[in-house]
Amino acid sequence: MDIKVDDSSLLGALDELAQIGAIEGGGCARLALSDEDKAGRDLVVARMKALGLQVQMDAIGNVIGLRPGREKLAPVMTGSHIDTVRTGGRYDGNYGVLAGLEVVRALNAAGVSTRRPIAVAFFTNEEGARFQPDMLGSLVYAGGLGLNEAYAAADKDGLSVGDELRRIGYLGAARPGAIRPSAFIELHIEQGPVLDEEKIRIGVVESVQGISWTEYTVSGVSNHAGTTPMRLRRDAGYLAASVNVFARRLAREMGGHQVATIGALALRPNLINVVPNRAVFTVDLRNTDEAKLKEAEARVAAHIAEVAKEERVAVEAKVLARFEPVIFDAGLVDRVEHHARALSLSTRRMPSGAGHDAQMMQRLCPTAMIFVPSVAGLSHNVEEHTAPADLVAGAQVLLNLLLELAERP
Ligand code: HGY
Ligand code: MN
Ligand code: MN
Repeated sequence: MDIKVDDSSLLGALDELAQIGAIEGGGCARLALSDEDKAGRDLVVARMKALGLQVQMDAIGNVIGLRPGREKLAPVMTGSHIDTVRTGGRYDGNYGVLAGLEVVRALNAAGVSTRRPIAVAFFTNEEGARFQPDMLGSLVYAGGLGLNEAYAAADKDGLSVGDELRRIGYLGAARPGAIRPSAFIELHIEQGPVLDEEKIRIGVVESVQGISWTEYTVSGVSNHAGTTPMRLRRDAGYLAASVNVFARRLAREMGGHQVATIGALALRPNLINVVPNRAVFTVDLRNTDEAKLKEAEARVAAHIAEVAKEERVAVEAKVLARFEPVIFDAGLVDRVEHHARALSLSTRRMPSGAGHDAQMMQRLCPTAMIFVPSVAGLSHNVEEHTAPADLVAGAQVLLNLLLELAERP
C-alpha cells in the first residue's frame, strides 16, 4: 500500500510555523530559548499532541513525540531543530521536524501501525547563534556535554541556557538520551548550491564536515585618529581586519572544502575618530578533512600571534565549538539512495557543509540525512527557498525510509 505525504498539509504546516518570529522578507527570527522560540515550540508540541503522539520534554529542552509501535522496541527517530539564526529562512530545521510530523499524519490517516515506535524530535539550540556550542541539545542528548556545562552557556547579555529554559517552561524532567533510537534520519535543506546547480533532486548525505568556532578578544590602546602616528598605534581593529583577509586567502589557497568566516565583529569605542582599543570577533573554520582543519586552525593562530606582536596588542582566544567530521552509517546512506531512486528522483552523494543534530545522533545509533535543494544555495538568509515539489519529494523519501526501518526487527 502506497502511503503518500500530503502537499497542502506539509506546506501549510511550514507556513504556519513561519508566521512565528516572522521577519521582513519572509524569513524567521526565533533565536534559541527566546519568546519566539517558546511560541514555535508551543505550536509544534500542540501539533504533536493533535497527532496523538506521547510528548516527552527532557532536561535540556529537547522535545520528542512518540508514536507507539506494535512492539516495545527502540523507536526509529527523525527530527531536527526549530530554533533559527536571527536572519533565518523558514526551512532550515523546521522542514525536518514538520516533515516528520507529516509522516505521522499520513500513517495515522492510512491507519497503518509499525512494528517499532516512530519518534519525531526537535533539539534545543541547534543554531548556536545565541548560545554556543551549536547542536547543544543533541550534543547533550548524545552524551557529549554535561547538563551543568550546557546550563551555564550564556548569551551576550549574560542570560544562561538554564535560566532561559526555565523561563520559557521547557526545562523538562526526562533524562536526555533516555530514548535511544534504533536509527536516526534527518531531512534537511542542503543550504548550499550543489543540488540546485546540478539539478539533482535528493542529496544522499555521507558525512558532516568538521567545525571550529573561536572567539578572539583583542586589547590595544585607544588613541586619536588624527594625531597618532602609525608607528605608535596599537590598533585592535587592525588585527581583526587582518585576520579576515588572511582567512579568506588561506581558504582560497587550501581549496577543496576549506571555508573560513569572520561572522561577528565588535569594535570599541567604535567611533570614526578613535583608534579602537578593543575588538571581539569570531572565526568559523570548516573542512571535511580533520587534518586540513587542524592546519587551517594552526595557520590562523600563527597569523594572529605574528600580527599581535607587530601591533603590540594582547589577544585572548575562547573555543566556542569544535567538532570533528562525522561519517554517517553506510548501510543507512545506501537506503536513503535506494528510496530516492525508487521514486525516480535523481540523487548524488555529498558531505554536509552545515552542522546538524544528526552529527551528534550518529554517536548513539546508525544515522543518515536526506537533503533537498536550496535555490541558489541561499540559507541563513530570509530568501532561503526550496521548491514545494522538492519539499514534498524529500518528505516522501523520509516516509518510505522510516516505514522500512520501523518494520525491521
Ligand atoms: O553553523 C551551522 O552549521 C549550523 O547552522 N548550526
Ligand atoms: Mn539546520
Ligand atoms: Mn542553520
